[in-house]
Amino acid sequence: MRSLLLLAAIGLAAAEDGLAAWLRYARVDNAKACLGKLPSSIVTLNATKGLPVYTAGQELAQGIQGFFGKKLDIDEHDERGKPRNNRPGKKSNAVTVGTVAAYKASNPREAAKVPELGDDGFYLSVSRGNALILGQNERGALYGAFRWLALLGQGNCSDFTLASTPDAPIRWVNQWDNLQDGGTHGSVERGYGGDSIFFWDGYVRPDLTRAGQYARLLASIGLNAVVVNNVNADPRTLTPELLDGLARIADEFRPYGVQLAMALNFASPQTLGGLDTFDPLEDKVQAWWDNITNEIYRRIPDMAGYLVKANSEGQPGPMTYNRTLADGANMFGRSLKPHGGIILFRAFVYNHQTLNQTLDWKADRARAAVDYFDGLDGKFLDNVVVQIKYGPIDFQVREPVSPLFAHLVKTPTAIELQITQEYLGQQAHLVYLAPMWKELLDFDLRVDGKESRTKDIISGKRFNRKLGGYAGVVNVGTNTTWLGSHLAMSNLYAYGRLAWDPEVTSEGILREWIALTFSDDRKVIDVITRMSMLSWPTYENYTGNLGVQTLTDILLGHYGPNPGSQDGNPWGQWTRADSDSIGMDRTVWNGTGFAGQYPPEIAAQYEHIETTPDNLLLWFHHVPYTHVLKSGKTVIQHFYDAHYAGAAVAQTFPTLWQSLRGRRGIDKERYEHVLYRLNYQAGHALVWRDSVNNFYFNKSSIPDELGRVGNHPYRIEAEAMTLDGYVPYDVSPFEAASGTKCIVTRTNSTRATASTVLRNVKTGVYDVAVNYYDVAHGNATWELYVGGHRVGKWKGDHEYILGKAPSPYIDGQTAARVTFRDVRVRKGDVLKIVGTPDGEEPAPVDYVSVLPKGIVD
Ligand code: GCW
Repeated sequence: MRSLLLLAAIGLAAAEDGLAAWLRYARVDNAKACLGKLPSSIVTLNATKGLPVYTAGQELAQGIQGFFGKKLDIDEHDERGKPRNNRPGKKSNAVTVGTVAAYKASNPREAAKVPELGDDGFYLSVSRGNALILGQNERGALYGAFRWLALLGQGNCSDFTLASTPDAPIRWVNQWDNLQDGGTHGSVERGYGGDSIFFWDGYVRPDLTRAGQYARLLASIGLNAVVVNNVNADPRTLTPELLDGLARIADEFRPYGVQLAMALNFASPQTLGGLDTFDPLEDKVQAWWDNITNEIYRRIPDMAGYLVKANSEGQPGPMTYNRTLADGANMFGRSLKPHGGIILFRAFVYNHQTLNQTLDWKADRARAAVDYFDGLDGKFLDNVVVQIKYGPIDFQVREPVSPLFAHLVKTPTAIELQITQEYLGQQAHLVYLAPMWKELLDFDLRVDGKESRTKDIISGKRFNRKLGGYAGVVNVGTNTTWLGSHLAMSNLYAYGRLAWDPEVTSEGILREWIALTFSDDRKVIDVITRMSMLSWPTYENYTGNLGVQTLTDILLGHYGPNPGSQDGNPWGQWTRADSDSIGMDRTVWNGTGFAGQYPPEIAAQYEHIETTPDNLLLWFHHVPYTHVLKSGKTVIQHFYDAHYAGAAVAQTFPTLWQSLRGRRGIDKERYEHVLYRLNYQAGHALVWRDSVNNFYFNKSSIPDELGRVGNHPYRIEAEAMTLDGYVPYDVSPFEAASGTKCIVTRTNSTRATASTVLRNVKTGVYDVAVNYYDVAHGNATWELYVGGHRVGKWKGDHEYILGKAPSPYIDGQTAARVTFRDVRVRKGDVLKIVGTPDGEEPAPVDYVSVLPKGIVD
C-alpha cells in the first residue's frame, strides 16, 4: 500500500517533456486486474542484439514493467530453440516472440497453425497468460510486440488472436533536414520542432541518440524507412564523410527495423563528381551513380533506396537535358536494382517561374503532374515508384485527390502526406489530420468505371502491383515534443496507423493515442477526442473555404493569413479573386481543363457547378460572390459565416482543455504547454477571421448580412489612443490590422505609451484582450494598466516558444492576442499600454477589446 501511494505521488509529480510520446509505458489504471493474466517470462527466438526480435524482447519487458509493475526475465533462444542464457527452460507462462521461420525450426507442429502472413506482417495470439508474437520477418515480430503493448497500455489484457499484414509495403517517412542550419528554411525545411536530429554544421551529429529514439517511435506504429535529408538535396550528402555518418544513422535505426533512405540532388555527378554533364542518358553519368550507389551499399547494406525531387522549384532534373522523367527515374532504378533498393520519384514537378495568370486564363499549376507524366506509364523500371502529393497543388487545407493516381496504372505509386503542418497551422494550431487523410484515401477515382479508391491504388490492390504505399513528410526536430507540440503527435501516430491499415477510424486512432500519451481517464479521452475531431473543419472554416485553398501567405512563412499573396505571381496557387468573382475555372469547356484529367465519371462531376460539392466549388469554378451554394448561402456570406463559426469553435478549445486540469495523465508541464498553444490559437483564429473577411469585404463591397464584418463595438484602435513615443503604422497587408493600422514605438529604443479613457464602458468585470504583433529578432515587453493597476505584462517571445516559421514583419504571421480575464473596470478609468521595444521588435499594438463576459471580438 505504501509503495502504491508512493508511486501515485511520483506519477502525479513527474513532469513529462514529450520525448517518450506514446511509448511512456505509464502504469495503467486497472493494473491489478491484469496481473493474473500476464506472462511471467519472455522467450525470444533467435534474437540477435541490434536486430528487431531482440528489441521486441526488451520492449516487452520494459512495457509490462511500466504498465503493470511486473518484472519479466528474458530467455533468449537460438535458431534451434535452445535457451542461450543457460537458464533452465521455464515452465510458467511466457510470451514468445520471434520470426515465423524461427518458430518453425523449434516448433514445426504448432507453427503449421500460424496463418500465412505478408511482408512485415505479424501473428499475435494471447491466451491465458501465454502470448505468441510471430513476425513474417524480424521487424514483423517487433510490430506485433508493439501492437500488443498498445493494447496492454489501454488496460486491455484480454485473450485474442490477430494476424495482421500491412496494407502497403512502402510506409516511409520523409524528413526535410538540411545538412546545415540556414539551409533552405533553416535546419529542417518546414520543420517546427527545432533543429535536425541528424545533421549539424554540415555533418552527421556525433550523438545520434535521438535518431534511435525516433526509429523506436516509428517502428511502434509500423513505419519502415526514413529519408533523412531534404528533397532539396545538398550534393555534399554523397561525400565520404557524410556517407560514413549516414551509416551511423542506419546503425541507430536497425534495431527497430527502420531502414535509411536518402534524397538525391540530380546534378550531383556534375556539382560533386566533376563531370561535365548530369544527362541521365550519358553512360558516364549512369556509371557515376552506379559507383556511388555501390559505395553507399558497402556502408549500408540494408539501405531502402532513394527519393528524388527533379525539375521542380529550381531543382535540376532530366528535363534540363530534354530527357523524360522516366529517363531520370530509371537511371537511379538501374543503380539500385542489384542491391534490391527502390527509387521514389516525386510527381511534384512544376515550373514556378513561367506561369502567367494575367495573360493566360488556361494556365494552371494543378495540371502539371499529369501533363508531365503524360505518356510515361509503363516506361518505368519495376523498382521505380512515383510519389504523389495528395492534391494537385501543395498540402492545402482542402484539395481534390491528385488525378495522377488514376493515370499511372502500370507504375506503382505512393501518396505523399504531410504530417508537419506547413499550411495547416504549423503545430501552433491544433489540427488533427486523420479525417482529411481518410477522405482522400477513401476517394473513389472510378478508373475504367470501376471502384478505384486511392488507398487501393497505392497499396497495389487495384492495379495488381507489388510496390506502393505511403510517404509522410514528418520533419521532427530536437524539441522534446518532436513536432513542437504535444497534441500534434496524434498526426504522426495516425499516419503510421493508417499506412498500416487505412480502414481504422480517425476517432479510434485518436482514442488509442490519447490513452497511451496521457491516460485512459474517460474524460481525458473524450475531451481531447472532441477537440481534435473538430479541429480540421474548424481550421478550414477560418483559413480557406469552398476549396479556395489555405489563404495563407504563400510568399513568406505559409503561416498567417494573406489572401492577396495567392495571386499575381507565378507560383500558381491562384484564387483569381476580383471585385465580382472568385475561383479557378478548371473546367474543360471554359477553363484550364484540369477537371478533364480525372476519369470520365469524376471529370463530369467536377465539370459542372451543380455536381461539384460546395467544399470544392472554388477549386473548380470561377463564380460571382453572389453565387448561391447548395446550402442556400451566397459564396461571400458563406465566407463570413464560416470564418465566424471557425473562430468561435477555436475559442472553446482552451476551455475544453482546462476542464482536464488535474485529471490522470495531465501533468503540469504538458498541461501548461498545451494551454499556451490553445490560447494562442484562439487569438490567431480571430486574426484569420478578420483578415480574410476584411479582405473579401474590401474586394467585393458586399456587406455581411449579420453586420459583423468591419463592425467591432468593443474595440479601441491603438492608433486612436493618446500616443506618447508610439506612432501609427500602416500594416501590409492592410487586412492584417484592425482598421488597417497599428502603432509602433518611434525608435527601437523608445519606451512608449498609448492610453485612453474608458468613457463608454460601464463599471463592471471584463475580459481585456490586446492584439499585438510578435515579430522575430526582438523581445519587446508590453504592460497593460487599467485604472492605475497593472493588469499584466508579456513579452514578444513567440519565436522561441511556438516553433512556427519566424517572421520579421508586422503582418498576419505575427499578429497575436493576449487576453486578461476578469478585469475590474470603472467607467472613466484610464487604460494604458506601455511598450518597451527590443531589437527589431517595436512593441506593436493593433487594438484593445474590452469585452463583457461571454463576448469575444
Ligand atoms: O510545400 C512546398 C514547400 C517546400 C518544399 C516543397 C516540396 C521541400 O513549401 O518547402 O520543399 O513543397 O515538397 O518539394
